[in-house]
Order: sequence, then structure tokens, then C-alpha cells
Amino acid sequence: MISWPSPINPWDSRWILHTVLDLRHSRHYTSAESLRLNRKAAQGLGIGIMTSEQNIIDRSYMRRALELAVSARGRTSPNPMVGAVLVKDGRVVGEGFHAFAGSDHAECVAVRDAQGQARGATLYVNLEPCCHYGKTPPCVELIIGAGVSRVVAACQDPNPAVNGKGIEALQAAGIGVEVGCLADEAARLNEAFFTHMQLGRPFVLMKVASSLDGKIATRTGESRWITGESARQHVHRLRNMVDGVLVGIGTILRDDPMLTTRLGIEDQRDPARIIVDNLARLPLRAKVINRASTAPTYIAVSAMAPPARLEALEREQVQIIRVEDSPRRVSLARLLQTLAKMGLLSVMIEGGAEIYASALKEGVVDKVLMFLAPILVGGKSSASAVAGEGIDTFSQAVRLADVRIERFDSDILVEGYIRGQQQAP
Ligand code: AOF
Ligand code: ZN
Repeated sequence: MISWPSPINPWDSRWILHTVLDLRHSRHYTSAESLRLNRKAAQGLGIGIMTSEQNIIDRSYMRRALELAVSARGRTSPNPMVGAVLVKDGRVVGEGFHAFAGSDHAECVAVRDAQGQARGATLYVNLEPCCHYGKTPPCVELIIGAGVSRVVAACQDPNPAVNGKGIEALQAAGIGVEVGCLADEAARLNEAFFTHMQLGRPFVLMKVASSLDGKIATRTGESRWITGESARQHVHRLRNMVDGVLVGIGTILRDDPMLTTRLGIEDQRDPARIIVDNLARLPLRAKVINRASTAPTYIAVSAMAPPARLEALEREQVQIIRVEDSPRRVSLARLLQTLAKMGLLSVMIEGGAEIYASALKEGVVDKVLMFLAPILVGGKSSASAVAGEGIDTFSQAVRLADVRIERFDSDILVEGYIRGQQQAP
């Protein structure tokens, strides 16, 4: 399934760095060995070596930094995933990653791991080191103090508190800084963090399960289960990674889903459950109200929601999000801005057809994940995946880019990105 070179897909829980080199034990490789392995792998793939030897070495260690970063996937919000590797005389002397918001930054963990050997070393890090006082002190001061002589960063930090100022501070201290090594992979890895910083809303995944003829329910409204066990397991992996799942009240009233993560592993965690529920119709016994869960349940309501209903729901620990400027309908764009302010970097929309249509119409979907089951449902009145007004010509269709296909037993996942301005479905 894995091709090379291919973009990193941080939503693939079986994600491994698409590298021909296994750097998991890179501590034991000298740079000459690592270069030889890189060459051999490149030859095996028939790829000509265009880059300089230093470049190849830099990319290898940056891959390791990315690999470390992703080990905390789904646990760092609202912070990015960051990994750091310190290399001296061709050997890794320190490594680290940012484990969760509020914990030490990757660079700090790597410097500590190096136990005094960071002096004269090169630091590889997938994001520009920070220069501000946040929950932790600035990494640049630590890097300068530790005597690091060169910093290779994959990309600049979009956080306005940093954004180039970290690089400048390192350069001012006489440290050689290079930015751009594996930049695309690094940006893809932290696409949720970048979206959050740049657009002020979470990265939005639209996950759909449909029949081959595009139906998400039968004519009686039955919708479970369209896909098989293996595809559904993948959805639980996705829930384990995203900060929130969002559905319309129609889906709750019809299916009464739990929207929790059920992977049967120790460190799984539930995403926040967000229900778009203009009139606060959520039943008090709905399964999404789950006090045993590690995550809260929110309902996003309009100004029309009856106060008595809201009070009753609050007594059940449901948290109310009143979406401003939403007298009747809840504006998804507005709701997402609020969720971003609450620290959610990523949200997965799980239905139904009206919510999908609104999200596309409002231009807030970044990525579509369409699970297709090999069944035909038919029926003019059975719901198809995306409702809304529809379009006149195919030129108006929402088109996916960077399309990738994966199989889950007999189901197929088609996933791709939506870029730029979208048209109304
Ligand atoms: C991280 N981990 O390894 C790096 C980050 O509140 P703070 O102190 O944790 O600062 C968070 C910001 O620091 C974050 O938005 C990003 O701009 C920068 N770099 N953050 O969480 C790291 N290197
Ligand atoms: Zn930092």
C-alpha cells in the first residue's frame, strides 16, 4: 500500500514514516552507515541521488524527528507534534518529543537526554524552536545555553509568537540555521496545528460510510452497519486521534450512537462529542451523554433553543455552546471558531447528509474520508451521502486532491483533500 515518496498521512493510524530507512535504531548508525543505507535503498528503488551527502544525512535524521513527533499523535492539542534529534560526530546523542500540552518541548527533552553532549551537536527538529514564554520557557535559550552549533528545522512555526523569531534568535547567537528539510512532510504532519493557527478553526475531516451507489441509509432510515468490522475499527482509530467528533441531531435521534473510541487498548481516549442541535432536542437518555467517558458532550444551539431544555440537559452534564449569530440555524463556521478557541485542533464530522452539505457549503471541510461498502441500496427516497441543493454542472463539483485509496476487507476507503474555495453541493 505504501509508495515512496509519498506524503505523510497523520490520520492513518498504521502510519509509518514513508522512509526506505528504518531509523528506529539510528542511535547505532554512524552517518557513514546511514548514508550507505540511504544509497542502497535509493538504488533499490531506482531513485537517482540528486542531493548532496549532507542533505541525505539531514533528511534521515529529520525523518527520525518526524517519527518521534508522531508518537504523541492525538495527545498534544492545542500544541503541535514535535520531535527532536541531537547528532554529534555522526551519532545520535539525544532524542525527544513533545508528549502533551504543558509538558517539556521536544528540544528540551532531547537536550536533557543528551546529558551534556549537546555542545557542538546538530539539532534536527520538525518545527522552528520557540522563543516565547508559554507554558514552558523558550527553547532557543536552552539550545543556545547547551552549545548546539547547528539547527536544522523542517518548517517555520505559524504561531505568531514565534514565526521566524526563533530562527532569528538562534542566528543572532551565531548558530547556523537551515529551514526546509522535509518541509512538506512536516507541514502535513501538523496540518491540524497549521489550520488552527492560520484559519482560526480546527482541521475538519468529513467521514462518510456509504454503499457503492452513495446511500448512507435504507428507505426506512436504517444505517447500521453499512461497512464491515475492519473499516469501523479504523474509524475508532481516527476517533482516538481527533479532538472532536461532530454530528447533527438527526443522526442522534435516528441511530443513538455513543461516539466514543472503542479500540480495546489501554491509552485510548475519547474525542469531545459535539452535536449540532439548534433547538436542544437531544434526549436526556441519549447514549452520547456518557458520564463515564473521558471526554465531554457539547450541544451547539441557536438562540431559539428553549431555556428549560437547556437547563435539563445541563443537569445531565451536557455543556451548551451558544453559537453567536445563529438565530435559527447553527453556523458551522462560527461553531468551529468557538471550538478552536476551546483548543480543539481537529474535528471529524460523522453525519448526517444535511451536516455534510452545510459543512461543504460553508467551505470548512479540509479532508474527505469516504468508506464505500460493496453493496447497492437503491431507492429514490433513501438518503444519499450529501444533501443540499446539488449542482448544475460537473465543473461545480467538489473535487478532491491527493487522493488515496485503501482497503479494509471488502470495503474501500477513498480519501482526499479539499483545497481552496468550495462550491455549494
Ligand atoms: C510544543 N512542543 O516541542 C514545540 C512547540 O505553551 P507552550 O510553552 O507549550 O508553547 C506552545 C507553543 O510552542 C506552540 O504553539 C508552538 O508554537 C511552540 N513550539 N510547541 O508544544 C514543542 N517546539
Ligand atoms: Zn519550545
